[in-house]
Amino acid sequence: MKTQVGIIGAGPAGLMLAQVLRLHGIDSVILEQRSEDYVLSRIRAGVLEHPAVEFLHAMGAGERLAKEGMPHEGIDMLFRGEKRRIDFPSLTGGKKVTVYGQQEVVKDLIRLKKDFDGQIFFESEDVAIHGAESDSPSLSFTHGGEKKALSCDFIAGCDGFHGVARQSIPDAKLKLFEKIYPFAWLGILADAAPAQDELIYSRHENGFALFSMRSPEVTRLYLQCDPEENLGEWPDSRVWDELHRRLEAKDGFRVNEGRITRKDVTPMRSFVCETMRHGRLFLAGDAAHIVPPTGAKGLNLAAGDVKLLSDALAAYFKSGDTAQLDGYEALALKRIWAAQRFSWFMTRLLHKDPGANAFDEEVQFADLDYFTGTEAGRRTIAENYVGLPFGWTGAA
Ligand code: FAS
Ligand code: PHB
Repeated sequence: MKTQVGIIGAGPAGLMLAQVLRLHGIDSVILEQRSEDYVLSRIRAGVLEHPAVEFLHAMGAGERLAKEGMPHEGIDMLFRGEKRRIDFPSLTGGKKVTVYGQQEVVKDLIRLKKDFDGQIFFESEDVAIHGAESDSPSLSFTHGGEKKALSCDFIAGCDGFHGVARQSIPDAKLKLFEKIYPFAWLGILADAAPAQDELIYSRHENGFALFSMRSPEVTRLYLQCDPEENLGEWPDSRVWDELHRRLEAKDGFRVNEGRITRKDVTPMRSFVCETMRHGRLFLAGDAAHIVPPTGAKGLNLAAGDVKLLSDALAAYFKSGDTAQLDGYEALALKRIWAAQRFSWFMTRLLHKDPGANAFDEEVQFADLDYFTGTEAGRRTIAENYVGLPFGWTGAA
C-alpha cells in the first residue's frame, strides 16, 4: 500500500488530521489498533475551546456539533459555599466554549473518513515504524491476520500517550518533562438532567469536584480521590453523598441524581515531549503531551497541533517548502506550554494538596478569592479557558 501521510491512531488528533489533509487534496491512511466499537465507546473530554469549534467547522465536521453542541458562556467557581461566575464573552471579546463529547467528535470524523475513502483500518496490530529518518518511511502492521506494509512520505504519530510513535524515537533524542499529581479523579456518567446549564468547578474542604454534562439528559461529574482509590469502596450512594457535599452552594444548587452508567478513576499528570519530530515522523496530541483535565485542554491541544501540522504538510506537498515542517515543533510547543501552565494552575488552584499545611490552604483560598473576585483574575481564567489562538507564539 502507498499513501502520502500514514497516520497512527484514530483518536481526535489522527481523525482531524486526515480530514484536514483531505481538504488539501492530500491522501492519508489511518491505522488504529482498537476496534471501531471500542474507539466510539471511550468517554473522555467534553469541552471544546473556541478555536477548536471554529476548526471543526472549517474542516467540514461541524454539522452535528452545531445542532447538538451546547454553547457555554461561562463557568462557576465554587469555594466555601460561594459561587463566583466567570463570564467568557465580556472578558474575551465575545468568545465561548462548547460542550460536546469527544466521542461525538470521533463519531463525526470516522463517518467522514469512511464515506470519503474508507482508508481507516481498525484492529491493526503490531504497527511498527520504519525508516523515519529516510526519504521513504513506511509502516508495517497486521490486519485481518495478514502482514501488510504502507509506504508513505510522512508518518503522523497520533497514537496517544501509550502509542508506538514516541517510543520509536531514540532515547537520546527525547526531551521529556513530567509531573505526577498526588490525586486522581473519580468520574461518573449519570442519566440525570444537568441541574444547571454551566459547569461548576468546586474546591471543597474535602477536595475538588466538577459538575459537567454531556446532553440535556446526561450529567458528567468528577470527585478528587486518591490515585490508588478502590472503586469497590464507592457504591453509588457514597458517590452521590460526596458530590452533594462538595457541590453544596449558598444559592441552593443541588445535583440531580440518576442511574450511574460509568464510574472510573483517571490519574493526573502533566507531560511534555519536546521532541515532536524525528525525521519524517511528526507527533501530535497525547503522543507528545498530557495535561491534567482541570483546564479542559486535552482534546483542544490536539486540535492546535493538527492545525499547525496540516498547514505545514500542505505547504510541503504544494511547493516542496519545508519551512513550516521545520518550524512545527517550536511553534506547537509555544501553545502547548501555555496550556500546560493553565492546566497546572487550575489543578493547583482547585485541588486539596495532601502535602499542604494550614498556611498553604489559606493562601489557596486567597488565590481563589483573587482570581474569581477581580476582573484581572477572571480575565486570566477566561482567556485561557476559551482557548489561546492557534499558532500562539507566546505572551510578549
Ligand atoms: P487518543 O489517546 O485519544 O487517541 C490515540 C489513538 O491511537 C487511540 O485510538 C489508540 O487506540 C490508538 N493507538 C495507540 N497505540 C496504537 C498503536 N500501537 N497502533 C495503532 N493505534 C494505536 N481531556 C479533557 O479535556 N477532559 C477530560 O475529561 C478528559 N478525560 C480523559 C480521560 C482519559 C482516561 C484520558 C486518557 C484522557 C482524557 N482527556 C480528557 C484527554 C483526552 O481528551 C486526550 O487529550 C485526547 O484523547 C487526545 O487525543 P489523541 O491525541 O488523538 O489521543
Ligand atoms: C468533562 O465534561 O468531561 C470535563 C469538563 C471540564 C473539564 C474536564 C472534564 O475540565
